[in-house]
Amino acid sequence: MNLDMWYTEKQDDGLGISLKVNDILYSEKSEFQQIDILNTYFYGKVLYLDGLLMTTEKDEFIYHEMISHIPLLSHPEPKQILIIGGGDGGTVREVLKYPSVKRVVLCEIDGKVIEACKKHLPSIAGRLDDPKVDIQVRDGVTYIADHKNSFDVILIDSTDPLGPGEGLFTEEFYTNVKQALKPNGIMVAQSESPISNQREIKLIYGILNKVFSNVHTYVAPIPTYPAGFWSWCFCSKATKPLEYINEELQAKIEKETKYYNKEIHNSAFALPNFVKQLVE
Ligand code: SPD
Repeated sequence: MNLDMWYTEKQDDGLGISLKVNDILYSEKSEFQQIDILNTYFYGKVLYLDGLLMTTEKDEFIYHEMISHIPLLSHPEPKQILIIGGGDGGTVREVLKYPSVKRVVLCEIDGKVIEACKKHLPSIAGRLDDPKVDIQVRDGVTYIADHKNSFDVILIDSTDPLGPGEGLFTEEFYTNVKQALKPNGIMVAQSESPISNQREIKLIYGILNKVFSNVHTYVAPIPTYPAGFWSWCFCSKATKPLEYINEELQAKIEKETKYYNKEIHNSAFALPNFVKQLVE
């Protein structure tokens, strides 16, 4: 008898991704959501929130490098960084590669996500105890409203626009994000799959285009996210992508990355026609 255990994340009415599960390492319902960390046959340890896949040991580097290095290398001296969401710690790990970074505020609503990832996903969460990291276990929506003109780079490393992440997809939230940026600051938000989250993309870009004068989409493949194709939005009051890149630092950073490099940075903003139509 075959007792294989599989988990299927239903990513859309007719789309799912199934992973063969070796063990359940952690499974708990927090005040905010169901948190599961599974040891899977192909992708290693995987974090699910409310049944939706957030990160896997095997392909997390693509997402975390792309959300971090594109904006940080587009800023002349990123010192103060805010990450909203991102309790798994992967984005913190990437941001700490920058010598100019003095402080990284990680504003994560669910302290149990942080604790579970520290225990079970050390290759992702391993830098969360760095002295430069200021962990704020609170709602990003209220945190951002209290911090004007404070950050060089803000990264919205959110879950999908459901459950605890919902408040991170509103005009009020992004208006506060804009006000929390310094004049030459840059915000990058994860903006879902151009193939299977078209309704969400239209919602996100509708809001961002109202709030920011510069709104630019970039894309990369993420094998474990819906439809395997992902997008981020680069927004600012002044900076446009590719106008400035710290090339000296880029040469050092790309020695430590597995996905990101100079060519990827330049080409990530080249959009297929159907994505251009979605975000315009
Ligand atoms: N559908 C998956 C969307 C997940 C985006 N955030 C992932 C967090 C990884 N740090």
